[in-house]
Amino acid sequence: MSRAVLSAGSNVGDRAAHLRAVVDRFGDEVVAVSPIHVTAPWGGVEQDDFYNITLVVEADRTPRDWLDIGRELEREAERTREIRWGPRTLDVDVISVDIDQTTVVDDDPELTLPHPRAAQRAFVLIPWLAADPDATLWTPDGVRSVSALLAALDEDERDGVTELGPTRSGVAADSSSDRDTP
Ligand code: PH2
Ligand code: MG
Ligand code: MG
Repeated sequence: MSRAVLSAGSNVGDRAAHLRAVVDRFGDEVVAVSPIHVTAPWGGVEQDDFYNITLVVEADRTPRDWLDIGRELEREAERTREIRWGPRTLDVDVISVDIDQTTVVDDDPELTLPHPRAAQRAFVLIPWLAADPDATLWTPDGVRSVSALLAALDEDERDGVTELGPTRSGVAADSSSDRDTP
């Protein structure tokens, strides 16, 4: 059995709809999904804010299968080949994969696992922690809790990531939290 952590992001078109398509595609395989977070663009390209979610999914698949489904979803969102770290309708990245509870570590340039920049990205870590408060990430320095990795980031990085209000989020909206909303 394979358990993967996926990060999905969108900053072109109907951002929430693009993320919803990802959650819908995995259906019953979704173990946990974060609320949508609005995130300042990372990587130095001037562009609109992203919407990001992190999902934990589980099924009998290889790491490559998770990547292929992500690419299929990107194609369906009519993603075009963009500048590196630039705007996109949908990006689905494989952050980490465990097979039978063992983390896959692989330096394959097509699918490096765990994702080599995940530990630096508040837009991955904050939603991940929201989906799984006990999340850990393998790093070359050892296995670290996602909360410790987050604490080690610049405050500016963390401040660029805020949860979208539950009434507007559209994905994983918790209806109980809307109870007092007219
Ligand atoms: N994706 C990128 C580059 N920069 N910034 C944010 N906030 N969210 C993203 O998903 C993102 C990014 C390239 O994949
Ligand atoms: Mg990416
Ligand atoms: Mg990508």
